Amino acid sequence: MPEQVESSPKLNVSSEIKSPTYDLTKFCLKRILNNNSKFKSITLLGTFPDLSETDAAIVVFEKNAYRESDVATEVPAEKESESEKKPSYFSSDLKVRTDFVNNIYASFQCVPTQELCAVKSTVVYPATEKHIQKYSICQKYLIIETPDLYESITLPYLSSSQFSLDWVYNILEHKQETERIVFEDKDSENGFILVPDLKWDGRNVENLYLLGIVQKRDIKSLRDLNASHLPLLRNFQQSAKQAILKRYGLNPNQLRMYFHYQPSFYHLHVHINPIRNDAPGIWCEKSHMLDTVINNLELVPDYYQRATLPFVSYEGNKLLDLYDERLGVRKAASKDEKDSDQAPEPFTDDEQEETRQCKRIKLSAPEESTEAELVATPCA
Ligand code: G7M
Repeated sequence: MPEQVESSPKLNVSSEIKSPTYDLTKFCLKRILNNNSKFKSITLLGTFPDLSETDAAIVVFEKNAYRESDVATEVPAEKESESEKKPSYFSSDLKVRTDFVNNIYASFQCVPTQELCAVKSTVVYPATEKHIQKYSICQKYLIIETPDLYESITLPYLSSSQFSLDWVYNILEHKQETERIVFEDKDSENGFILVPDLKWDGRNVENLYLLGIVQKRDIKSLRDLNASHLPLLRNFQQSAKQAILKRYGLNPNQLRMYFHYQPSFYHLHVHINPIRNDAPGIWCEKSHMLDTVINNLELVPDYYQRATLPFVSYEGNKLLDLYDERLGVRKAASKDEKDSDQAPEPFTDDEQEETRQCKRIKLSAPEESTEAELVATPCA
């Protein structure tokens, strides 16, 4: 029977780093990498000049999703005791500015109480050039990866260049995020740790986002999975569902559990969020449902060594260059891009947010984003 714990508050966490080396208020903006109106997030590139003029910092601000309890109006504020008073939009603290009133229609700008105005912020510091590319995603291409292409292009690339897995090992070794552990199965073959994903604000079960990180360290991604991993995957599926039901009261049949291919981090992990929430990265070109993966392995033990797996690569990623050299991935786009290089196109009403975003970046970004640029550009 594997050893399992629900959470580990009593573990020795004295060496865990609790505060960052930087002061977020001292961030100095160099460039906007991304401004996503759908996700209400903005991604910034800059530095913390009091620490270093050259080390790049990425700061992401993202408006929090609404908590249903924050719009509750059942308990009139004056009847609530001070101790159990919860912030609510509908309180005397709400500042309301009228945009317009027309017949039965009206539009307002509302500023709720301070507690409801928090903005989630994610920081990567010091960020590498690869992080900067990842966070400034623009043009994307679909690559159809056969097993041969995986062996000859993707795998050698991964072996020479990938994001550090230190943060993953810190979680597995209880060095960081210890108090955030939702569930742990310590079995070295079939165990895993469940933690809130970096992207989750941790407040709102509506947009719960957990990450299940397997204990085994030799499974890079979906590609490495075979039938011998079925006990691990089945254990994950069952135990994670139970733990989430117990901790968050979420019906297991309302959860989406999936892998990314390609992932950003090559240590097997499962993404978990509620199906009613459109989490980032759930698109069909990137996600592989855990249920489907299990079923594929039950039907064909070496399915993922034999399958052709499409994945999305983005401009600025070296892997795209390698595939482009072999397959001419960019070719079909090159003529259109040449045309569009001549004059910036205006935005049109019906184009996708992503297309607009690419145009904005083209219009505002310098040609190359290098650390040299960060050194050369004075802080405004
Ligand atoms: O695309 P990929 O499957 O590799 O996704 C990795 C996930 O790990 C993303 O959803 C990230 O938000 C999440 N993540 C990345 N980092 C660096 C951390 C971290 O330090 N802690 C936690 N809890 N999640 C992370």
